[in-house]
Amino acid sequence: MFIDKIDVFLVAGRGGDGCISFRREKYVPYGGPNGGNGGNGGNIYFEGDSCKTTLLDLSYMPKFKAEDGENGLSSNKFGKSGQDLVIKIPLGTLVFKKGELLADVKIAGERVLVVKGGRGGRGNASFKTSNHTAPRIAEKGERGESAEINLEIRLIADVSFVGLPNAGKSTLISQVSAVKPKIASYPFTTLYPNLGVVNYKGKHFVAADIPGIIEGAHKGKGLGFEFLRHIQRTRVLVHLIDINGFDGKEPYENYKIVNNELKKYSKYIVKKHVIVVLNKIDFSQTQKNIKKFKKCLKTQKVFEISAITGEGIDALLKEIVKELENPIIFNQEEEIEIIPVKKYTYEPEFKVSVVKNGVFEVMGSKVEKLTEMTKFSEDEALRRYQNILKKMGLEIELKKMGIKHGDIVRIGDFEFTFKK
Ligand SMILES: Nc1nc2c(ncn2[C@@H]2O[C@H](COP(=O)(O)OP(=O)(O)OP(=O)(O)O)[C@@H](O)[C@H]2O)c(=O)[nH]1
Ligand SMILES: [Mg+2]
Repeated sequence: MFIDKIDVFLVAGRGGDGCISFRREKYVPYGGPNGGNGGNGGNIYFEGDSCKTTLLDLSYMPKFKAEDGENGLSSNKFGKSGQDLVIKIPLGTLVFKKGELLADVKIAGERVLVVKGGRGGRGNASFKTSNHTAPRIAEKGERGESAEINLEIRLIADVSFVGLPNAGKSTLISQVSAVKPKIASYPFTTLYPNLGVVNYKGKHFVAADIPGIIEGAHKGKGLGFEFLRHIQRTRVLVHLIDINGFDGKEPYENYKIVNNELKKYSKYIVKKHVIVVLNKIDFSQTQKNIKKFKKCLKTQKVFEISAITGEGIDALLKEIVKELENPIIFNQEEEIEIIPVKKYTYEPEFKVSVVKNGVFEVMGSKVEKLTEMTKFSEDEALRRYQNILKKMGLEIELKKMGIKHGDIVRIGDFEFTFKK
């Protein structure tokens, strides 16, 4: 099965907790702090793999988690870092996070960091200063990042064979490459794209056989636009037309139907170089139809082939190779259309809002992270926490918003009672 679009949920490893401990040795009166730091949580990466062609295996495992870091120990022992997780994906996969393009993996071995593991909490040895020699402070490990990721394959083929169902696209790809897709005389034989490598006189290119497009595809008819996104990356389109007509319509009419659908899909697709090909010329009495078609389409060169007997294919391949040698590598406008511009927004250190009477919510990644990493069971850690919040100006802000003694302050998953 060919799966070309999936969602996965990724959770990076959590950092290990820092340790609170003091050196205790016989006859050594004031042993210093020696709690080690927690290890960092493992990251999750995607890596391009030329052997993979589908996202099928990932669809069975929609959730991935990297290893957590281990906790720090006494005697300044640092916790072990969690192992990174590397997920292999096919080349040509786009990685989206919240609708924004994060990466476009095109090269085998190319690695993209998607979610970062949490930092290990510092142990109390790290909090020692000249005037605070025995701190009882250690941080908890930071939570690993998590994200819902949408993966989408867009084949990186040089040429795509498009056309109505039954036009002979699969027959053609099976003639010119080693792929052997299903071929039959009924529409929608091909349900997913087939990729094949074509060797023409020592020159290689990748061709894709795209499932048939019918009138109304843009409204979801037939297989709809499901696979048209694969065309976006091809440099040349080969539009195959059955010279005998299809669905009771003449070849030229059919040609216009497909063209119209492509135009409706994207205004950039029609700007690609299209090679028009009439297929099945081995049928008897096709001359009349060929003449008629050429009369209607005066502006363009028309190729005539028989995908079954091989007639005319040589000239077609020659033309494809010639077009591919054109230096235009991609349509810049289209790349801009596909890749959304990243938006950078300024985020204040915190934001206070009143949830309801007497309940204040504080949001902001810095404050939330600090809250999560604090060990509230230690008085000293709690004091450090309060000091940092004070320095940030949170208390002033809360007072400005009218907080009273006994009101609730909510930060992330924690709730505190405000005391004057
Ligand atoms: N006589 C003749 N028949 C052909 C030729 N090319 C294809 N056919 C036949 O036309 C039918 C459809 O061919 P396919 O290659 O499956 O067509 P397709 O465009 O891939 O169709 P879909 O996958 O449904 O979109 C099959 O029965 C083929 O044998 C040709 O050049 N001459
Ligand atoms: Mg087919």
